[in-house]
Amino acid sequence: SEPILTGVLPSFLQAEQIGPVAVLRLNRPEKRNALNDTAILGLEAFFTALPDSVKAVVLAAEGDNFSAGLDLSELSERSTVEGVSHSMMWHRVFERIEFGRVPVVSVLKGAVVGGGLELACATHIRVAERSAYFALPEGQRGIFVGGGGSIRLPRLIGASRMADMMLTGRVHDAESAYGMGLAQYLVEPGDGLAKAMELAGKIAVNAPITNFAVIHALPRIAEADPRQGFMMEALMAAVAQGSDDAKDRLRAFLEKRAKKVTEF
Ligand code: 1HE
Repeated sequence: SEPILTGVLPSFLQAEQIGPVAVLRLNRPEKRNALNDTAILGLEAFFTALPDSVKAVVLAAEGDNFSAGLDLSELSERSTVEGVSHSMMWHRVFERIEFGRVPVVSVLKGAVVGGGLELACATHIRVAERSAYFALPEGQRGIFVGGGGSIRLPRLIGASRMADMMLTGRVHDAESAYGMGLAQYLVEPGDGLAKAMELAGKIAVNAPITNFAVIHALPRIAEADPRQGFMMEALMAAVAQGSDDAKDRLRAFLEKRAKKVTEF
């Protein structure tokens, strides 16, 4: 493993590369990884400067918590106009994660709260350790989500569950979050990083066209009018099938050189 992008990242963030996988860590545990502007812009810098040799990213956190959300000490004196542009900055950065070049696996533990939950929702796969708890304290703080939460959370858990979290301050534990589809994996405390590395390793050896299709085409198709969606799917399928990668992989299967589904 080697540190990467040290020149571009603020001290809040640390990155290393292990083979084709980059591990990015939020590193301000004493503030529960609360996200200030420096952190958000650091995430943007990371995903913008990601070396070509990186094929998947693991987003993890130092300490016992993923993130306590927006750094509330920066919120105080913002005007309405500044508030809009601040939220739009978060949108821009989180879209860079969700619609970036490579899939992102997040490791969730302790507080996954407010903007921290919104950040997790911008990643493609969420691995929750049993210590993780999920909440949207914006409701109680007199504010609203601003990091794309009202777009991404209803897709994952439905608008009614999100409304409950915001209106009543309900905290979901990891098991509950897993049960409602917020996290795709549930693991024991301390096992999240290893699980995420295992998953990222599998993702990294997929055909690049497949990872591209899953990140960029799938969410658009899923939300399209089915008449357009079926067409986009057919076109995407044809593009993928025509790639040398697909031809090599199909040949390998037919020649009994490829793994079976049960062996992946
Ligand atoms: C913070 C923050 C923060 C902790 N901004 N400093 N997010 C929230 O409303 C969550 C606020 N935080 C909490 O409710 C708790 O800190 C936790 C339940 C997450 C964790 O509790 P705990 O007992 O582990 O830690 P702690 O003792 O509360 O916090 C340790 C330190 O981190 C303490 O500072 P210290 O100087 O007294 O040591 C806390 O003040 C600090 N800290 N969370 C600033 N969030 C794009 S819009 C998104 C909108 C939102 O995200 S709103 C939700 C904000």
